[in-house]
Amino acid sequence: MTSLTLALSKGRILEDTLPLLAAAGIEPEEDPLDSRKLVFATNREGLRLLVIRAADVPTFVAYGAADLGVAGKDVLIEHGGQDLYEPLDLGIAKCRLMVAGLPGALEGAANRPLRVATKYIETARAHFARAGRQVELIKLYGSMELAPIVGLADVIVDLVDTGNTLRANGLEPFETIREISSRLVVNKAAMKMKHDRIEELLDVFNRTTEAQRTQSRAGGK
Ligand code: PRT
Ligand code: MG
Repeated sequence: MTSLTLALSKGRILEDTLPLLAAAGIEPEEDPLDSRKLVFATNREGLRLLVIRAADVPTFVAYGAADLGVAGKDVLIEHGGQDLYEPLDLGIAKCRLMVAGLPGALEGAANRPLRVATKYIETARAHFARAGRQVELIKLYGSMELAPIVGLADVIVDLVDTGNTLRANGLEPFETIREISSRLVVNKAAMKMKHDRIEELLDVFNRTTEAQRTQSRAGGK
């Protein structure tokens, strides 16, 4: 039987992915939320899971170290998405990629390049280029919200869910760059070589996410 490797993003995406796997009838040998293992066998013959940093998932799948992966659209855009098919929006780990800052920050920088602190350098560059706005990009790896407060940047480009983090730091959302959710991605060569097994798995995920969408439309969450 053809073996398949599915790479999962650890952290908050994993918390949303595990119920989806369970609903699809896929059970890891141990609970990944409660284990230090990086590779998990499952109850499905030949299917194993990798649990890796969210930002590394596109790399593992692009190189074929995993046949499929679950990754945030934010991470996929920043990666560039070459060598990957993106057949399915899983509708999990939803949020918005936004520009935010202290009140009046955009007006304050009207006559000079806007200083933008972000983890999403390529996405931010493309966004402000489209808008015709000159920017100076400052790469950060976390706690973007701090940058405007200490004068490191005029604005940040970061993910926003409830808005609580922005509010807690006195920041305002200015504009949405795009809606984000997690996607199933597939290695292009694997899609050819392991077509039947991958189609079968895609089918299972398709039905599961469709059932959950129907459920949430019917009132639940
Ligand atoms: O921690 P590590 O560096 O290993 O990786 P990571 O920080 O990328 O992992 P993790 O677990 O934070 O997961 C990140 C992925 O989850 C992102 O790539 C998104 O696809 C998805 N996601 C969904 C989010 C959020 N929602 C989210 N709200 N990632 C981060 N946030 C953060 C945001 O950066 C901000 O600090 O939550 C804060 C805002 O939330 P609210 O509710 O206060 O608005
Ligand atoms: Mg994190």
